[in-house]
Amino acid sequence: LLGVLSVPAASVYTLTDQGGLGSRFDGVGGLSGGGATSRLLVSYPEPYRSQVLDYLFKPNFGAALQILKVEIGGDAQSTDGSEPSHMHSADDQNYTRGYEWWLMREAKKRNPGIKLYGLPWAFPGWVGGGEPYPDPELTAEYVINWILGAKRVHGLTIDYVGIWNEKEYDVTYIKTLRKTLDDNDLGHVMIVAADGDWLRISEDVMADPELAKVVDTIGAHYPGTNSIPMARQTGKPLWASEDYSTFNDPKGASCWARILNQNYVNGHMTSTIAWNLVASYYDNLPYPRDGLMTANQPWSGHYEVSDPIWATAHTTHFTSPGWQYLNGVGHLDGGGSYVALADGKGNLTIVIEAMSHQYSKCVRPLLPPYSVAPTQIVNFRLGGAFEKITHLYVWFSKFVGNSTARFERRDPPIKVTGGHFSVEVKENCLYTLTTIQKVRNTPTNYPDSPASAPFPLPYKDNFDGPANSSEARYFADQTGVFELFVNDSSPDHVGTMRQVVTERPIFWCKKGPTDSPISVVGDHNWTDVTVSCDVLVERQGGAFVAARVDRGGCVIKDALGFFLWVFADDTWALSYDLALKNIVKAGKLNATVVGQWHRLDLYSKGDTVKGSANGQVLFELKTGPLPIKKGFAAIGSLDFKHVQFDNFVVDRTK
Ligand code: 147
Repeated sequence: LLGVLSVPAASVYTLTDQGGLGSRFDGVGGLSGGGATSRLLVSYPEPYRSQVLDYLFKPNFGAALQILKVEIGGDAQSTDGSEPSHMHSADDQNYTRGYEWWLMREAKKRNPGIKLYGLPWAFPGWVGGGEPYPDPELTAEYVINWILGAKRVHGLTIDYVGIWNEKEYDVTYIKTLRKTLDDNDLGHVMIVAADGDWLRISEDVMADPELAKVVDTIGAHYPGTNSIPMARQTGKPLWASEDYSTFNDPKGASCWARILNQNYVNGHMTSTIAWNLVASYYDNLPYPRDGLMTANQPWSGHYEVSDPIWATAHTTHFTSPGWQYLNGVGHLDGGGSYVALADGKGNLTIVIEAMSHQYSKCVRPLLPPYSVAPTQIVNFRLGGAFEKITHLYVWFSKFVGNSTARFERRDPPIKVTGGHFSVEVKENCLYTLTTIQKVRNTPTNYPDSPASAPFPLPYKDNFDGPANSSEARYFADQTGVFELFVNDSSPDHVGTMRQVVTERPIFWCKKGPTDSPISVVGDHNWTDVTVSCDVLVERQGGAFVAARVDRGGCVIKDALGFFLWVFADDTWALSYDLALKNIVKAGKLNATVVGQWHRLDLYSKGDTVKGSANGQVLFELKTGPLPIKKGFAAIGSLDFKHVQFDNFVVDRTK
């Protein structure tokens, strides 16, 4: 068999510390945000919420992540929703909004050694003018407030900070950020630049010694396991500071295993961070289930420990940031790759993957063709300090095809004699060979989570939950920010949900903004539902309730659905779109809109739509054939103005 495949039988791969070890290993990470990817996790009931967190962060358990990267919320859409800023306006500061603080605390609770990394996608409008660089000091202060708030309010030490996700950077801003960090006793916070491509930042670092001084790490996204020579020449650690973004099935796990190894082997990257940490966003939002695992049913408690969790474990259970790669790691003659890492105290961990092209493609970039032998015998020689090793424990996974396995120990350990051993490496398999002994020989698992279930109807929320500056349970903001709020001036509506972004943010989405804040909830398969809500237009603008909202994410501005609006000029409208390009019916409301609560009911059944305000029918019509078949319920506002909501109900249309 070996002959047929023409694998040179004589190849011996030497692993030694003679001549020194290689680069520092900086860790495997997961990314929460960019954006709102953890939205539904925080709403999970216990014990399931803690179980998911254990699978992500607990050492020696599941993914056991070594880096947690989070979005610094910027009040605007950043892929699967918008995350709140700690400063909605220049004179506002609040370090309890959203769920990233909570997530960082939970991660640190489980692994005090986990590294934290913050990066903005969007910024509140006041920070700049369309982009965040007109006043570098202001932007640096804004970012540093987030780092200081993390410490002051949550006791969290931020280790790394980035610039502006996948957007232009500004050299003056990067230098100003360093200076402002230092001026605030944040000398330990390292700058990763620029969370985009390799080329420009490498050129700039090479050309500008002052910039070189302040950039600690060069981070590039979706590098396809490659960096460029100039990036290497900077002498900086190179990271795949965002990677993966692939559906978390067995092929996704094989993609992840391949890039975890080959980002170092081919591109000399010493950290790889998965977008995203956990798929805790509704399934029809962009990039469904592109997290290391899935937890997007807080109403049922159902979650899925997907295979990328176990691919991660192959590295993270047997290494720590600060270990070093050995020199001389690389490709296997029969296809696949091996890396080796050492702690400098005699421990050695070797990770071998032989993922096939067919079963390990990632979402991007294109994977050039290559082949992997069905089986190859790989001979290793351990030199230097490793010559003393007598046996290596073996952990094994195969995510695709037949006889799959998920992070199983294979006994007995490999015997090493005189520094020599051989392993049989099979296509699509992942192996860890390590001196590190673990207590258990199978993954530590919780019992299966509860069965999957559709979003329950009827669903009501009176928004009387604590005013905690976060969205109400299950609501997923797509534009603007909706926060539970105490309205002292309306005795019948004390607990409400309020849209609080009052200025157009510095957007991240490329396709251009919508100025209509919207928060979606429920099930994107809903058809015949009735959505009711009390709305209050505080001063200007308008408010809506909606059904069959067909999308979210950066394409939210093109959302179709049934939208029932009231406006500050005391009119109402039914539109088939968020953008109000397709207004089907409109009229005058016999009431003042501004400053008064109005109850809106929107019925839909088949091609019938009916709307009423304060119990009075405004319209009932047959839509005729339309593309608007199903979607979320939603509430929202005409523009970036304060609008409140209360007594939300969605139910099957009777
Ligand atoms: C990244 C973003 O940084 C993430 O927030 C998330 O949107 C992720 C989803 O895959 O993608 O942005 C990219 C979007 C498109 C490309 C690269 C990165 N692309 O087409 O090359």
